[in-house]
Amino acid sequence: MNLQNEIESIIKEAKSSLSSCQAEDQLDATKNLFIGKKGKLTQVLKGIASLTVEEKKTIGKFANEAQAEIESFLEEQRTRLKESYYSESLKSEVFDALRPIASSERGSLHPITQIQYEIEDIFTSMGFSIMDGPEVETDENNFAALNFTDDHPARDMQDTFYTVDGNLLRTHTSAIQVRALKNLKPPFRIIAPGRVFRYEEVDASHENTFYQVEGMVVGEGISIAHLIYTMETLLSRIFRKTVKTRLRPGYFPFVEPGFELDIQCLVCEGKGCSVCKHSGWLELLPCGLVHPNVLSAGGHDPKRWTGFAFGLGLDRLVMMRYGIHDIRYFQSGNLRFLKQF
Ligand code: FA5
Repeated sequence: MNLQNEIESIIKEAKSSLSSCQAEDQLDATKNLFIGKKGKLTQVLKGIASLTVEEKKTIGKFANEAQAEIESFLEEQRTRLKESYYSESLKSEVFDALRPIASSERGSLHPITQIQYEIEDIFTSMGFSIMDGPEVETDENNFAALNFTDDHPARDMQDTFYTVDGNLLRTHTSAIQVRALKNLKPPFRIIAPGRVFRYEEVDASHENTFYQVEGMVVGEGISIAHLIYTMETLLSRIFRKTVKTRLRPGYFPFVEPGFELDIQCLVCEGKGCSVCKHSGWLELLPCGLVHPNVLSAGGHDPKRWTGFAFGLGLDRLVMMRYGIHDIRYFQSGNLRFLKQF
């Protein structure tokens, strides 16, 4: 049989093998049998060496055409297999628009995020803007500009994580007060929610990573009366009833005078119970009037401008709202706990 005949019979054989394939991977394997590196056609072409130049040309062309013919037949077969696959699966699939879908689990916002959004709504409705700041802060913003001198004993009130480059993880959102004073022109009202970090022993009411919302109002003639009004509005809306407050003296270097704001116990309404340790009051948040040194450090004349500031701990607020007895639940990743909110 001359080469041309041999090639023709290879084409025939290839086509008949390909048309009996039932799956795509069979097609590829069959292709290799004929036109792969060790395929029949390739083997036959090895005999071309003994031919004359003219014959080589003719057979070479013939062989190329044969290869193209097998390849195009292969593609036709691929299409045939795909079409039959889809038509078979359409026959077996039933579309039922009324069949109930499998129920999927839904996520929800973390209770701390929920209360943060609520607080943001309450304050924006009172004309406050929301500010943000970085979690890695400078000593200047976290301490120095807030009237903590280098050797100030109050620095020890908040044990600090330092970074290798001399910065720190902010210990309170009060660092954003400094950014507000440096970047905004009074009068202004802002709140600044954020995550804060302290090098603390963790227990049922202390975390090393927790959330605060800072508030700051600066203007002409801002007084303690404005502070009390704002706090009572906030707390009545959060606890969904009128909340009585009282101020006790509290010390923070960046406020003067500084206060601890207590709320009348929501459980016993001031009569005394185990929740308020029979005092009738619960300590809720520190606050005060902005210290003149802080206003000056921010570039504002303390003779003209006054202000108030407060720092609300969100974790403990959520605990109080839902009667949660251990702060460690919040970051435990415990889904049984989180699914309740
Ligand atoms: C401060 O952080 C001040 N920057 C607050 C402030 C702002 C005072 C503006 C005056 C003016 P303090 O360290 O007390 O203060 O923290 C404020 C609130 O954060 C606390 O009332 C408490 O709710 C919460 N908090 C403090 N430490 C922890 C902790 N380890 N775990 C969980 N919550 C905490």
